[in-house]
Amino acid sequence: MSYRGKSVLVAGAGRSGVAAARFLLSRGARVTLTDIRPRESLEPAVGGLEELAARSGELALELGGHREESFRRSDLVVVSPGIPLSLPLFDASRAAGVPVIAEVELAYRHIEGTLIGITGSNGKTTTTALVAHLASAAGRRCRAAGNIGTPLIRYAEDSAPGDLYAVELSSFQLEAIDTFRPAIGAILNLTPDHLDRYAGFGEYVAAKQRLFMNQVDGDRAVLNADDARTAAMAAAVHSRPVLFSRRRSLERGAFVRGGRVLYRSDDGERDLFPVEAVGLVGAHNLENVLAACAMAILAGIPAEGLEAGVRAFRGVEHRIELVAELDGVRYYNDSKATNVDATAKALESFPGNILLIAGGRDKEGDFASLRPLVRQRVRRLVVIGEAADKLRRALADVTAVSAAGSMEEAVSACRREAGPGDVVLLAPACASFDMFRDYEERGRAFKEAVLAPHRGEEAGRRPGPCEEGFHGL
Ligand code: UMA
Repeated sequence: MSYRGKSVLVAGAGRSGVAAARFLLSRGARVTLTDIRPRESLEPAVGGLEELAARSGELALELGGHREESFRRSDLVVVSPGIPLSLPLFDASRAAGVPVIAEVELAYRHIEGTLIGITGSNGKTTTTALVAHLASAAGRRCRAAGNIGTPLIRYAEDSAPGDLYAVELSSFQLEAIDTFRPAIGAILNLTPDHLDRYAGFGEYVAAKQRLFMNQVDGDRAVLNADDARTAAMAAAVHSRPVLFSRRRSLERGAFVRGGRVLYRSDDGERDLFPVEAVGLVGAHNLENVLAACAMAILAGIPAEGLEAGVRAFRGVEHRIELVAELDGVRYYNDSKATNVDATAKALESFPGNILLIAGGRDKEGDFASLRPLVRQRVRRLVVIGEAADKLRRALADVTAVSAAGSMEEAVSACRREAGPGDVVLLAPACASFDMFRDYEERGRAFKEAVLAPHRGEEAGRRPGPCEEGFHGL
């Protein structure tokens, strides 16, 4: 496919857009990069594009706003996940017959190797990282990409047929795929999320289900048998369903029986490892491990090595990440819990004695659905951000609630009240954008607030996974 002389509009100059623009310039395209934000508030990487354009392709920047004409007059539009396709600008593209595709679609058209697409409402980052970890431990070149952080298009210039790509996909990315077809695709679970962007839950589920729309007979659809919505999809896919379950034995797939993880295929049943090999807390993480093992086996990773790989896996930063144990109190950073269901899963991971920090920008979350868990397990709730009042109204009669104006204040409030055996948990149930750049900055602010008073006095402290070189994935 040649882009030489073609005019391509890249909408959004964040990580995804900058990487797409870089690839297109290197292929000789005439790229227009547009963003509603002005130049000075954009990624410094935009500067690198200007240098690249001096050698190859042509670059025009339309910043501080979008021009409808550019959406109408380009040969192709590549859209960043954060830009809703419902914007009238895209109607102009469609009316003019200009294809609008996601950055992952662009990448798919150029990447060699086997694609494993992973989506779901929760757990997709951990599962993606684990698939890459298991495959790499078995000596396969496997890259984790997509929503997890590294745009897939970054690998387009350096891929080979033997590669594996574990690609985390958000509903936003899936909305704008066209031919994208993962050889192995997984939907881990489905609960309401991003309802600020979708007309309803059905629309969100439909976006997720697009993962399977191009799959054919020889492909595999990995689905959660314990989640009614994903289990029902098994009958609708054109590929071969492979299920996973922590509750019951399956004819084909990964499941738990008698405290052991097993995998059953047409070749028979295989005992993989004991459940206690899984170091991550929470039942949902066991599901993530089952899904990842099923995908690894389907991708040709030998089953013998899976136990060692699972044992060595310490988890992902900002997902129920153990930050430290200080004076008998364990501090967990689950900043990635950006919706109500993720917060529920975090609360379910601990039997009780939780001091919970929650709040941020509300995504139309149903906070009242947390009432039974909060009553049972949360000793104090510290609310932050724009959603503070709504959270207080939903939960004040089931636990003690106080408000904090910053992350430091919230952590101090918890520290004052926590005693040995307690858990201080950041699991906001909200987006971060009211107080932070993104959930990662929010998680770092939490960790900083936890660790700052103890700098230099390391006694009694256990390191979290992020401090053990996990970033290397
Ligand atoms: N923008 C416009 N016009 C608009 C709206 C936004 O120009 O109308 C611009 C913004 O000013 C900004 C750019 O678009 O400069 C941002 O694009 P983006 O939000 O798509 O962010 P990227 O930096 O490109 O990151 C995206 C994903 N972001 C989102 O889906 C919101 C990252 O997922 C992903 O890691 C990255 O691509 C690489 O693939 C993050 C995320 O929060 C982690 N994902 C959501 C989630 O997990 O819940 C879906």
